[in-house]
Order: sequence, then structure tokens, then C-alpha cells
Amino acid sequence: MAVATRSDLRNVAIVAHVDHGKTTLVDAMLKQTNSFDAHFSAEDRMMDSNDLEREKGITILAKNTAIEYSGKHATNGPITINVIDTPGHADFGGEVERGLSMVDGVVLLVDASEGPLPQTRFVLRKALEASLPVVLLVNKTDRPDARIVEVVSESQDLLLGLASDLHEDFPDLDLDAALHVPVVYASGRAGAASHTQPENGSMPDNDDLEPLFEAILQHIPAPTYDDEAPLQAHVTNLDASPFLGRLALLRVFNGEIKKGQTVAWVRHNGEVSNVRVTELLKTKALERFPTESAGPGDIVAVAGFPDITIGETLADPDDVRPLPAITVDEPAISMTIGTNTSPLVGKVKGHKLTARMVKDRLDRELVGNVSLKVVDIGNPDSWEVQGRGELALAILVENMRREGFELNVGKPQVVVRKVSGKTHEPYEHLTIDVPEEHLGAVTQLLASRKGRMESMVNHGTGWVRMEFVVPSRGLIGFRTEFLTMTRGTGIANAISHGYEEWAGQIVTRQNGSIVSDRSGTVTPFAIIGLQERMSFFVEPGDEVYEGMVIGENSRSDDMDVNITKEKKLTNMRQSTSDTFESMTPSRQLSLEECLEFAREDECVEVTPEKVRIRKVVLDQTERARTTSRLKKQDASV
Ligand SMILES: Nc1nc2c(ncn2[C@@H]2O[C@H](COP(=O)(O)OP(=O)(O)OP(=O)(O)O)[C@@H](O)[C@H]2O)c(=O)[nH]1
Ligand SMILES: [Mg+2]
Repeated sequence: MAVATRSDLRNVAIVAHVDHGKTTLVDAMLKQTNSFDAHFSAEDRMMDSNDLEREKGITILAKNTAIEYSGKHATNGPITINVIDTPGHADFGGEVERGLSMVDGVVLLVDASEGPLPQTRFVLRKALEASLPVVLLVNKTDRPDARIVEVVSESQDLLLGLASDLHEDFPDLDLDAALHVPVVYASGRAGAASHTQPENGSMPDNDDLEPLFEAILQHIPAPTYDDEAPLQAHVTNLDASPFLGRLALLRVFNGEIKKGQTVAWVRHNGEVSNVRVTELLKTKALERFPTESAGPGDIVAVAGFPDITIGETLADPDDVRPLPAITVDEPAISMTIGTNTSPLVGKVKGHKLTARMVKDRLDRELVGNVSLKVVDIGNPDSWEVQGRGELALAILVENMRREGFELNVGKPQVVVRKVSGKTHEPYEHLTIDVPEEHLGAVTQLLASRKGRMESMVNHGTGWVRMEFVVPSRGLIGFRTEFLTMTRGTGIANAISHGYEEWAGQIVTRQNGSIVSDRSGTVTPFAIIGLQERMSFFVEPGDEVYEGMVIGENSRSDDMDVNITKEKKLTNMRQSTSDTFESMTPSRQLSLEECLEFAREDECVEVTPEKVRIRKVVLDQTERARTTSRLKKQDASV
């Protein structure tokens, strides 16, 4: 065997905490290398190509782009840099892990003001575990509140700390390399980078990204391969094309793959079949185009494999050598997703309603989303779906809603485990930044959610940073309350902390629900009569049904009300505008807010037009019976 090198190629992933500027930096890299055709009109955050990503302003799926670099550091001809843009939100950690399986190194972005945050630690740990070299990029040096010197030293401490932690389990880990990580300073948005440290709040002293390209070419190794080995290519991602059907994204490790060639497809269960590659596509900037062949180190897409999934191998039919499976961390949050069982189901024609359709859609999601699991709970029309976090699950539901599904979604729960007879639940490591004045309130809020404070630092800028270990359960619905409490100024970031013993009961909502006691249409008269004691999620004209949650009580218990009451007709004339003026506007809850609001005995009805909270048991009498039984049980404990 002889080790050979693809010196015309680099594969690099950009990793960071959420919002530290990865996607914006990739924009600048694409623009500065003239990767687009002349007619292409570049916009912001081009890699965030799906609708939800654009709406929410965050990256959800890891994606690859290819940059053709022929700048001043490409001394021996043009170099293709495959860049994987990864999501920074902790719920999509599975995407990062998969992205790392394609690359030979990472650029770790750290915001010049926020510094390393929980997800920075998570992605860096994964990169070090995979022995990937790191280039540190301190981004957004232009931020007026930048604190560059501290952020560099915090990042270096994190690197060293992680490297020495991991050293025992990963003896090959190069501690020395972790100590000498190159640092680049940048403002990704301005497309400027430099090796020299700028003043806090100012631009780097150089107005292009050349220093970053130089660092990538120097410190991220070119792919190496065995020039006698047969074809080995790993499926690292999936995509679909309207003309070609399913596409499998491959990283070729050894050998060559050609269009029209027959390859051995090794499935997860070990089954091997010979299949023809009907199409082979390379990437240039944001487009894919057909090509004849690809070699070691290349990242390409292939068509012709109808139900291929992530982690499978394409190999040489005469010498099949499967690559190891791609593993991701276990899911921590679950919820049930099933067909819509509300009285208002199927009001609009063409909605996808049947159990069969829901199940097929969930199965399809599993294929492309390695961090989700679907568990059969012995119910013909609902399933338990497990994922990394609430947001990951809410996004699946939101996508299904937009595709025309009507669903019934249960309250998010944690996935528990039995460890030597005891129940264990997932915990999170929570980092909080708040203005000093909210310190007391926030600590109290977390104490009520069974959080344990690990550290507290006062930066001396009027802001404090606190770190907590808290049960994942305690964070369900936490964000809304936290933001209200800190008047929107607080920043909270959580990341998995593994499993510990069950923390006991946690009360996450103090106020009871207001429930409609009958079907009908909401009237302004009924709302005005009741609004003193409760706040509403419905408006006049909305349709309601018995058991539907229509508002929040100011007291802790639930209350059934008639929201359809009509004003008795009198001889006095009254204009409708008078009535509407005295009405407090209703609160419109988003899907995520509904999921957070729902209690154990409630669930969320999702249709393409509406999201409603409802009682699992709709019938008022039956519900009252259960409540009194529970009260008796509590009293006897
Ligand atoms: N001041 C400043 N802001 C920046 C810079 N780069 C990006 N931003 C802003 O930071 C925000 C987040 O940018 P994104 O590029 O979406 O961040 P991201 O890391 O891709 O976020 P996720 O993919 O969701 O983790 C946007 O509002 C950008 O305008 C920079 O160099 N300076
Ligand atoms: Mg992004």
C-alpha cells in the first residue's frame, strides 16, 4: 500500500455555537472566490436554502458547497475546498456529527463577544474525538461589545481542557496540536480576515478572507488515500431531485466511482447488492452538475439507489470493504404524533389525515434524519417520536403541517432510562447570561425547576454568566418564562449533560387552563364577560369544541367556561364597535408555544390552518371525574 494525497482538494466543516456567523461567513467565501456564474444574484445566508431556515434565521440541515480557490495561496493550481455549513443549535447536533464524517478538519468559529458557549464545546469535542485539526476563527470582531483578548484565551482554555479530558480515551490525540491551534480574526459579514488581532469593536486590518484561506490550506490536511485500495464511499447525507429521485451524498475514501458503473451497495443489515450508478453529480457553489467520475476525497452525489440511507457504503463488487456506521448521540425528548382526533378534523378538503399517511411520512423522515427515532407504542394511529430537543421535534411537526397534514401531537416528555432499577432522566448543561438585576429571579426560577448552580462569573460589565445542571424536563417551557422575566434580554443555551437520577416533581406552569365547555363560535360578549380573570387564545368568530383549551386562568386550577354565549337581545341599540373596543386582544400562540404550554393531560391539534391546544379527554364529566380521583390520591399520600 502507498499513501497518496489529493493536494488539489480540502474538505472542511464550519462549526460553532448558534448564530456565531457560520452561514454568513460561507457567503463571503463563495463571493470572494467568484464561485458563481455572472448572472447569479447573491443574497444573504445562501446556504440556508429551505423555507423554515430562512424564516427562523437559523441553519437546520448541514449542507455542502464547493469553492474553487485560485487565489494567491494556491501555488500549484486551483484547489477545490468543500465546505460543510453545519447548524449551531444544540437540537441539530446530529447534523454536525454527520458533517464531521465528511471532512479532514474544522474551522471553529467563536463570537468575539459571546465567547465559547455550550455548543462550541460540543462541536469541538466531536472534532477532537475524530482527531480533526482545528483552525480557530474569532468572528464578529466589529461588534461594539467585542472582548477579543478574553475570548481567545477562553477558547484556548476550552481546547486544552477538552484535549486533556479526552487524552485518556483517545491516546492518539495530539495535545501539542491542540496547544498550537492557529487563530484568525474576522468579520465574516464584511468578508475581512487577518492574522493580527484587531482592537475590540473594529474591523480586521485586511479587507479580504485570504488569511482564512491560507490557514485552511496550511492546517487542514488534504485528503489522503491508499492508491491500491478498491472503491470505498460512505453515504453521509441524503437529498432529493425532482428528476433523479433520491440522491445519496458520498464521501469517497478510496478508489474511483464512475457514472454508469455497477457498485456493491452494503446496507446496514449487512446485505450486499450490485447496483448501477445512474447519475454522478459534483457540486459547484450551490449547484450540482453531472460528471463522469470522482476519486478519493471527493464529495459527490449519486442517483440510482432508491432507499439508500445514511451510514451505508458503496464498494467495489469484487472486493467489498464496508465502512463503519455513523453514530450520533441518543435522543432526549419525545412526543407522540398521531392522526387528528378533534371534532374539527377534516374541515378543509385535501388535508392528509390517515394513519397510513402519517406513518409513511414519519418513516421517510427517519431515512434522512439520523437523530430521530420512531417508537411503536402499540397504538394504530399514533407513534412516539424521539429527538434531541423540543425544537427538532417542533420543526418536524411544522414541516408536516406545511405539507398538508392534520395531526394530534402530545406534550413533549423526556426519554427516561432504567439504571440498576432506578429511573434516570436526561439533564442539560445550561449557560445563562443576564443583566445583574435579574440574577435573583433567574436563580429562583431555576431552583423551582430543580437546577443546580455550577458556577457564576460577574464579567464586571453589568452582566453575569451562570452555569447550571438542570433536568431536561425543567427546560420544557422554560424559555418563554425566562424571556418574560428578563424582559427579553437574557440569553440561555443548553446542551446535553447525560443521564442522572430522576429529580422528582417539577411544576412548570403555575396557571390553569381555560377550557371550552361546548362546541360553537366564540362571541365578543362572552370574552368581555370573562377577560378580567383570564387571558384568551381565541378571537370572536373562531370555532371551538368541548375540551378545547381557549385561554390561561389567573388561578392555578382549570376552568370550563361557555365562550359562545350570546348577548340577550334588548331594545337598546348598541354599536358593535363599542363592544370590540373594550376587548383585550387575544394571545396568538405559535406551534412551539402551544407545545410548551400544554400540560400532561393536554395535547396539541395541528392543521395547516390552525394550531389548537386541547384536553386529551374532551368530555367535561369524564375529565372532572379523573381530576377528583387524582385529588383524592394526592390527599391520601
Ligand atoms: N456584527 C457582526 N454580525 C455578524 C457577522 N457575521 C454574522 N453576523 C450576524 O450574526 C447573525 C447570525 O448569522 P448566521 O450566519 O446565520 O449564523 P450561523 O452561525 O450560521 O447560525 P446557525 O446556523 O443558526 O447556528 C446574523 O444576524 C448575521 O448578520 C459579523 O461579522 N459581524
Ligand atoms: Mg447557519
